[in-house]
Amino acid sequence: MQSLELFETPAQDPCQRLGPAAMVLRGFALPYVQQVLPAIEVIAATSPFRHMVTPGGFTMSVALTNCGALGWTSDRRGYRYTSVDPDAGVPWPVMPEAFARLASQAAKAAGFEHFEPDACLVNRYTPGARLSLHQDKNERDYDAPIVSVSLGMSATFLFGGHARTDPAVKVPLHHGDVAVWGGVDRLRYHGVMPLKDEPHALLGSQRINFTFRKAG
Ligand code: MD3
Ligand code: FE
Repeated sequence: MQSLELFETPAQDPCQRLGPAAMVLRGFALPYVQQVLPAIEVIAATSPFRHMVTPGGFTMSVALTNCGALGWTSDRRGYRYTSVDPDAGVPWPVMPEAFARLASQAAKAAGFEHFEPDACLVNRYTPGARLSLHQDKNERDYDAPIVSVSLGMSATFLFGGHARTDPAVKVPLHHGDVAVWGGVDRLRYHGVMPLKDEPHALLGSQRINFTFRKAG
């Protein structure tokens, strides 16, 4: 007698399409976690997580740092990519091998061959932290995709349209999920709902998200 499960759809589709060129690869980063977590510690030892100020004068609830040749920063003068960490006064930490491998493998799995990011923005969320709807448009090359990796506590991602007022779809992102988006979806508005405090077994009351970009 065959098991009924064979005829049921899986609880989690391993690849969830969000748009013509946007998808979530469920659990894709899980095999990399053991290498990636200590690498984040190494990065934060040189370039600590910090709460940046937006050009409008608001302090971001998400703390961030970077690795790679270029790092994203914000202050009262605007958003931009720099090669030097303005707080530490030294170049951003080198992108770890395991990061680069994860990024290019995920991009490939989503249909983007030869993704070579030069920037990796690392976000750290604690309970209540959120990211309001925005577009990622400080990068020079909109043809390259963006790859994002979620670790730790789950979050509700908001996937909007090309105008800020377009309705947004809510997408849960869990530990190990990787999102890849490019092409016609590259400039869609997106954000993250305030993080709920549901501690994660490995990371406790935090969520780490890192996004790989071709910025220069
Ligand atoms: C955008 N980070 O750092 S990435 C950012 O979870 C940022 O920390 C968020 O937005 C975070 O700029 C979200 C996930 C994501 C997934 C699919 C997208 C962003 C997307 C599809 C289109 C545009
Ligand atoms: Fe973004």
